[in-house]
Amino acid sequence: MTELAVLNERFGIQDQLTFSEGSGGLAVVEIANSLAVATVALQGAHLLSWTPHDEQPVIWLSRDAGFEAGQSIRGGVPVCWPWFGPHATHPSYPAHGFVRTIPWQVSDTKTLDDGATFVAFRMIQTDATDVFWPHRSELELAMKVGATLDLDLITRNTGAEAITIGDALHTYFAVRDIRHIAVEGLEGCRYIDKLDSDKRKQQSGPVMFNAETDRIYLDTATDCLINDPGLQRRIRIGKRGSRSTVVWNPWRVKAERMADMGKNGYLNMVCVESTNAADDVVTIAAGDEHHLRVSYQVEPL
Ligand code: TA6
Repeated sequence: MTELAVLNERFGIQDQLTFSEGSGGLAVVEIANSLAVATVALQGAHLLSWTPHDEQPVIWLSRDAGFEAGQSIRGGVPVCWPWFGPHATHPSYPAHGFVRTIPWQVSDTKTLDDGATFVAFRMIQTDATDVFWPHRSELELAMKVGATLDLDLITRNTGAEAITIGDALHTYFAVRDIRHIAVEGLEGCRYIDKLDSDKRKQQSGPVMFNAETDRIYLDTATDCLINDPGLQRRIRIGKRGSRSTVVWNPWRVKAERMADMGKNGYLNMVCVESTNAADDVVTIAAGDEHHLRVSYQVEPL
């Protein structure tokens, strides 16, 4: 019996959740319920799409995204763990950690009372990953796919020593035109400007976009709102267990240098990432666990 057949037998939900072979031969979970549709690649437990019924797609995925085993996928919700950005001391280590490009296991699926679909994934540590992360820990990502999208990234410290992690749900949101949106919720926050020698600055007013933007907003637990007049909607980004929010758009020149952004793809996306990064990395005591939770919801503008 094939791996997909075993997954469908063990975790499939008739007419709601199936496993199939996606682009590049990557195994994907396809979810369709009375509230929304979504697709998740098992590699990295990487959510690729989420569209509530009667809405435009909320999550952006590059039309030139590569789907190669072991390669990151441009768009969706990449999981960054156990560090965010470049590794602090080993520049040769993969950016944003190692879990977004390795296979994860499915650990649970069920239909919820409100008609949403629950699916959980567990990262599998191996000798190869122990090179990057020689600690005993577990990582799980639980998803609730419905009219809202709820994600819970859970780190369990199963070792005898405290561990310190950076983590992120590096979410790409779909917008009509980056030049005409505003991100609210970060007014007055201090941020690290990754494009200006990591200088620390303070946000004045909503975040608007007219050039490459790459900022780590610090010590902020507030919801963010993406105001998108072009799609006549707002996307509410609620979070818990995250002290940093990263806002990123590569803009034209950098996007053209990236093989997988797609022609002018940068115009239709904005990353608003719920993270624990820089000053806000998280120390987890032995035997303890940490949850990074987000809840995405579309509201009319
Ligand atoms: O979250 C912003 C960022 O750190 C940017 O600096 C840019 O590198 C982006 O992530 C994408 O990173 P990736 O490794 O997915 O190409």
